[in-house]
Amino acid sequence: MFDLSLVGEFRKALEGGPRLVRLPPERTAVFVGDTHGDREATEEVLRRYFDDQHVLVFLGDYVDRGPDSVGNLTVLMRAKIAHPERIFLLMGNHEAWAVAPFTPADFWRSLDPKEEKILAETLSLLPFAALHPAGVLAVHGALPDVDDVEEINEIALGSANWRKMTWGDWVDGPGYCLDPGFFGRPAYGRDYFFAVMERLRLKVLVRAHQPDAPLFLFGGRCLTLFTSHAYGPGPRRVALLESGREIRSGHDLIIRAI
Ligand SMILES: [Mn+2]
Repeated sequence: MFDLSLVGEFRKALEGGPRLVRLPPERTAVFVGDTHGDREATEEVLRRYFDDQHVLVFLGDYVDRGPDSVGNLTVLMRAKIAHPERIFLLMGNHEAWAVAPFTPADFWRSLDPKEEKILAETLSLLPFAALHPAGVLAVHGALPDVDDVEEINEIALGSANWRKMTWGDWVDGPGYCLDPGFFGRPAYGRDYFFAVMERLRLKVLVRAHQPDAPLFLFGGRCLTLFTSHAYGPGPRRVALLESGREIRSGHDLIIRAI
């Protein structure tokens, strides 16, 4: 099903890269939520923004659920190989099959054992987070409990902080760790959010993972994007962080439906 030589080239583009990507302030950053097998969504994002004025940050969950996981991942891998500085693919929980299998997993279950192994190992190399100097951090799920953003580079795959970042949900209420949350997924409240944001001196968290979450949480400081029709015909949203713009909350980013 997969072109394994393409997967090999993609692996080379990821090898040696940091877990925390630092985004260039001179380009407009475009954040893209879960695409989940919606190849058309990814192609539309690339058609609009894949150029040297923008840097694309996909927030994870490229496979399972939607109709074309193979096609979606193939388009993303080709883009990364062609222009690695224009596109960053963060790790979602659906890319962590090598360390934390889950169910249902229609895409992963469809692979033969060799493909499954190669792809799972390759996707284990994806970065966990991206930082923009305007004070914006992007992850798939929730915040890691660290003292400095640089510590994200030391977070081990499969560790507690890794699980917060890839599996964590936010709950619009008081509290710190609300584990276990919805369906046993880790969940975190407002007090945890503001404690970590303050400690890391961040203005905005941009994330995906939770299609039923409101677009803005926590006074607009937490922005949740979903960019797939896998769960229904709702808007496929992306968020633009314009170069040079002062950011105080998620309302200072531009939300577009594609
Ligand atoms: Mn997810």
